[in-house]
Amino acid sequence: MSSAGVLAKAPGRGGPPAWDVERIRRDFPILAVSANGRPLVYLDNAATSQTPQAVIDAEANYYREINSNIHRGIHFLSGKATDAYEGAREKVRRFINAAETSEIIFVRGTTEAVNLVAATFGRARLGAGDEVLISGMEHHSNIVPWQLACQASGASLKVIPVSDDGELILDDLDRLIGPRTKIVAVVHVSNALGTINPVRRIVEAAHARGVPVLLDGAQAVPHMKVDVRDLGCDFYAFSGHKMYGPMGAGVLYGRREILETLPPYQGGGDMISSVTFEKTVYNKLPHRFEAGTPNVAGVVALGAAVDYLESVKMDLAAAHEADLLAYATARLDEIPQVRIIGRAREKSSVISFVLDEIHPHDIGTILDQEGIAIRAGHHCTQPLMERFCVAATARASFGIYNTRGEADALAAGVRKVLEVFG
Ligand code: C6P
Repeated sequence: MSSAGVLAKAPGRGGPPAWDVERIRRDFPILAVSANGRPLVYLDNAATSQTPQAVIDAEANYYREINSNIHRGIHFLSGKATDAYEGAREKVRRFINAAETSEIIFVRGTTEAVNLVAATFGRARLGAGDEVLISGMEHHSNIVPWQLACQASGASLKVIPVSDDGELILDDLDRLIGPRTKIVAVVHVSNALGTINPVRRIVEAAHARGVPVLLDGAQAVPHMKVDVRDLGCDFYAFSGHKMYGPMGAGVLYGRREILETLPPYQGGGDMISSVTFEKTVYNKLPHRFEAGTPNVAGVVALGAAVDYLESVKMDLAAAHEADLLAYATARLDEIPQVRIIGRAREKSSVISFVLDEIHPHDIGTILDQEGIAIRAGHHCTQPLMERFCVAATARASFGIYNTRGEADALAAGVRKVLEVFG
């Protein structure tokens, strides 16, 4: 069961429809657990979001009624499993408005998606003296695979700088995308700052020079409607476990024209159409990039997460999260010792902050005693931390089931941290 039609008019106000957050919360059984004897306040959604019953049921039901290997058997269950797996591919295609299901490659998550592109594109297209343009706010998953590709090919990394507010400085973009630039790879929404980057502008600038663009959409897909054709990108990567789906199932979208030019990533079953000891003929897209038995149950559950997000309506979810972001920012801004890192004009529901002299891990530990789950650390963005001259931040990240009351609890928890540290 999903929460289709979660709209409820704010009583007596006659204003815009409100988000029925209590109804949404009932879809997520884990939100009822206690943490350290307190009601759980889960504000670590950028790391992993929680899972609605509909997604849990889809995964359990797969093992109860469908489980079998796909694309191989001719028996009843294999057909059912193949239909469920390929059905999820069609759901994902529609969800991100890709042109064809052959452009949807199932992977373990964003990390594997970027590695797939960096490895194959690197082999096919990067050479000595070439350049890969990334940004200063990339997750390590969109840095290290490109470093590996550069080491193997003799190419080098170039970096779009970040402003004090946490926005990309694009004034020099036309210079940064030079004649040796072979690909641009940037994050759509920053996991550490919440910045929503103007990716369409970046795609236009790159395409004007014939350079393809990969977007890391790990933190965008859970929070906004993503239309890959409208964005115009060549590759788009995201993870199921950050969009109310399962762990270990994610997506690489690639435009067919460009995927067809890339060599295989891993070799093995399902990615071939014929093998002799002399020569292998590779399978057609997307199977060419899906070697071996995939996480079929996870992909089916990912399809259920897509159904869930569509049923609650992404635009309403985004409006709710924008309200939470504004509200929580205002509550934290009332505390003079709080320094929020990342004040971009376009932000998603992430608040990174530091407190004078108090290590973020201590903030996280004291909040945990209050039942409040945040993340403390470098968020796999060490170069970005260095840019802001901090080793780590405390990060609260909100999802569709969070409430203003939980933002109040966060602010109260931060005041308690200050009390404890005198
Ligand atoms: N960020 C966070 O707490 P995987 O692990 O492959 O699902 O996602 C990697 C990844 C890539 N890009 C961005 C922008 C991300 O935020 C993440 C994961 C988590 O911020 C874990 S470090």
